[in-house]
Amino acid sequence: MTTMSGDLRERLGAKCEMMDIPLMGVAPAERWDEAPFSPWVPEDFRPRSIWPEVRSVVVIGLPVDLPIVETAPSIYYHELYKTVNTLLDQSAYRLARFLDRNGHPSIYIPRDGYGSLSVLKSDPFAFFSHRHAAYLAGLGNFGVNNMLLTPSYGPRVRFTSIFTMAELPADEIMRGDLCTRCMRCSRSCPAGAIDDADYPEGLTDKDACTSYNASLAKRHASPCGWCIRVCPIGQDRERFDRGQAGLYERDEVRPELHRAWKHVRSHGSEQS
Ligand code: B12
Repeated sequence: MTTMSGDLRERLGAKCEMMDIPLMGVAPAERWDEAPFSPWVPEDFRPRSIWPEVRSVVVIGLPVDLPIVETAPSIYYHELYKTVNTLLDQSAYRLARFLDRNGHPSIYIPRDGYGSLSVLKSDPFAFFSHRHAAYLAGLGNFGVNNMLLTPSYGPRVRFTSIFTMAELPADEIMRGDLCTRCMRCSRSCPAGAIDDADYPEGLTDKDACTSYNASLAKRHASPCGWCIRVCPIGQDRERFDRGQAGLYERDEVRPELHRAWKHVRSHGSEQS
């Protein structure tokens, strides 16, 4: 019932494709016990501490579209964020049912796992970290902005995970560095929450980031999104024709885009 199943892995891939899930990777649960860098995910936050029966962790990723992220802070990105979050939770729940039905008990993990930004102010940790899971499942590696960067979407992708008793063939961890340390994320952060050091030495100032997002949430314009908008990594930037230097800093590079962003930002959320 829990033996290594290449056939099941293939069917899981086909199922993801059918559900329009472009990114999927698998990490064996024991991978969390060999810290790839330090400080690493504390023991209580690892899959086998949360569910001792887990053999493999399946991680899925859904993109947030760059032209929508560019309008942030706005109701548009706010709605996209909610839509992607709902889809992630529902897709993970459905994939757990698919694995169950094929004889492998499985459970989904919610894509975030916190009640409100005020809960995060006193305890900035969720019980399980999806970006570390995505890293171990070979989907990308960490950038200065503390996000997991992927070849297809840079940091413009949200993740969630499924714990399964199935022993699935694993993906290789992605070696090398996608982050070029251009420091656009740290320079553009309106909360000054990102320093120039690489992850995990340079951790986001969670309190500064959370407080800024809380002020945007009051206006129905959260989250902020600057650190993922400006990141040059990701094939989506080329696909959406957003390769121009100075695009976000200088209106004259693409005046029509600046005008569009201003228009979207000025409707549907309270103005600051
Ligand atoms: C809390 C949280 C936040 C907080 C804190 C941010 C942060 N950097 O952690 C706030 C609200 C500020 C936030 C903002 C954003 N977030 Co957020 N967030 C989360 C959440 C819910 C939990 C993260 C977590 O607790 N990880 C667990 C710990 C283990 O990880 P860690 O903090 O990196 O811990 C390290 C060190 O602290 C160290 N350590 C040393 N001592 C100790 C002690 C303890 C007790 C612990 C736990 C760790 C620790 O070890 C760890 C390993 O290096 C995740 C969803 C999830 N459940 O994974 C999303 C998540 C990380 N966020 C995400 C995103 C996209 C964002 C935003 C871009 C949203 C936006 N504004 O548009 C911003 C980006 C901010 C930034 N640049 O960091 C995505 C990341 C996707 C990606 N591509 O990587 C996630 C995975 C959500 C998702 N489902 O996709 N977020």
